[in-house]
Amino acid sequence: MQEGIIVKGIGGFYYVELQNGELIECKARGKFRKDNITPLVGDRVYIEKINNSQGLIKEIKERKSQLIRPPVANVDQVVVVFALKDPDISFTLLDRLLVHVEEKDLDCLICLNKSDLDEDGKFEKVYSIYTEAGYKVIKTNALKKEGLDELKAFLKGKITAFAGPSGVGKSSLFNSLQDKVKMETGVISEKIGRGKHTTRHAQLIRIDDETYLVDTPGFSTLDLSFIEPNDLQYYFKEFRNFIGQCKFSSCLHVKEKDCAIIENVEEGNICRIRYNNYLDFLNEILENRRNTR
Ligand SMILES: Nc1nc2c(ncn2[C@@H]2O[C@H](COP(=O)(O)OP(=O)(O)OP(=O)(O)O)[C@@H](O)[C@H]2O)c(=O)[nH]1
Ligand SMILES: [Mg+2]
Ligand SMILES: [Zn+2]
Repeated sequence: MQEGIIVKGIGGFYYVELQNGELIECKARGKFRKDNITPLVGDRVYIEKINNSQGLIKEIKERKSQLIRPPVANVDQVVVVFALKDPDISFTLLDRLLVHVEEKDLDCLICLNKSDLDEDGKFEKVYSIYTEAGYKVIKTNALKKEGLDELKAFLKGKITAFAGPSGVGKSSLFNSLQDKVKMETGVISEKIGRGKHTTRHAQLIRIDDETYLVDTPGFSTLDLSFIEPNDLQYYFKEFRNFIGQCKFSSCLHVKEKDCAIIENVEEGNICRIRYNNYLDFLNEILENRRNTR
C-alpha cells in the first residue's frame, strides 16, 4: 500500500497525490459506503494501485479536523475571504462563517480582497470591527498580487482552506499564490451582483512539503442549527472575556438583568453589529429547536 492525500473528489472518483507527486485516480472501497464514510479532500489515505494511473482507497487515516462547509478534512486553519466590493460584504455570512471556524477551534485570517475597488473606506471599518474582536485582518488585490506577503506568511507550513461567498476571488488568490495549477475564475453577474459559482469542487494543492491550500466553492448560506444555544456565546470570540461576569450563570445575554455582555455592548467594547448577529443566530437556533421538537 502507498500513502497519499486526496486532492480532489468528483463523482465517486478521488484523486490521490502520492508522496512522490504521482496523481492516482481512485475509487473508494465498498466498505466505506457501508460504514457511511465519505472520503474528503484533505484525507490522508492508503491506496493500492490497480495500474499506473488508477487505484483503490483502502484506508482513511484518522481526521485531525473536519469542516462541513466547505467539506474538507485535516485543515489547520481557514482564510475567510470576502470582497471589499462586488459582491458587497454580508456581515451575517461573515459572522456565520466565523462561528463555524470557532466551533472547530481552527485558526483563521480574514482576507478582504479586491482592495482596488474599495472607495469609501470599507476596509478601515471592517478592519476595526474584526481586529477589536481578536481577528487578523488583511487586504489583498489578487489581480495585481498586492498584499500577498502577509497571506503567504500565514499559510506557511499549514493546511489552509479558502472559504467565502462566490465571486470574492478565492480562486484568483489561489492562482496568484502558486503556479502549479490554474483554477478557473469567473465573472460577477451584472444582474444579480454575485459570483456564479465557478468553482464546483474543493481542490487541494501542495505548495511545498508542509504547505497545502484548498480552494473551495463559494456559498451563500450556512446552517447553524447543529450548535447548542448555550455554546454560541463562545463562538463570538470577544464575548469570552466577559462570560461569567453576568448576574445569572445561565445568561444568554438577550435581556437578562445585569448582563455583562449587554453592558459591554452599551459601553462600546463589543461591536453592536456582531452582537445583533449573535441575537439573530441564537433566535434561529432556538426557533429551529422548537420546530423540530
Ligand atoms: N477588481 C478585482 N477583481 C478581482 C480581484 N480578485 C478577483 N477578481 C475578479 O473577481 C471575479 C471572481 O473571482 P473568482 O476568483 O472566480 O472568485 P471565487 O471566489 O473563486 O468564486 P467561486 O469559485 O464562484 O466561489 C473574477 O472576474 C476575478 O477576475 C481583485 O483583487 N480585484
Ligand atoms: Mg472559485
Ligand atoms: Zn449575559
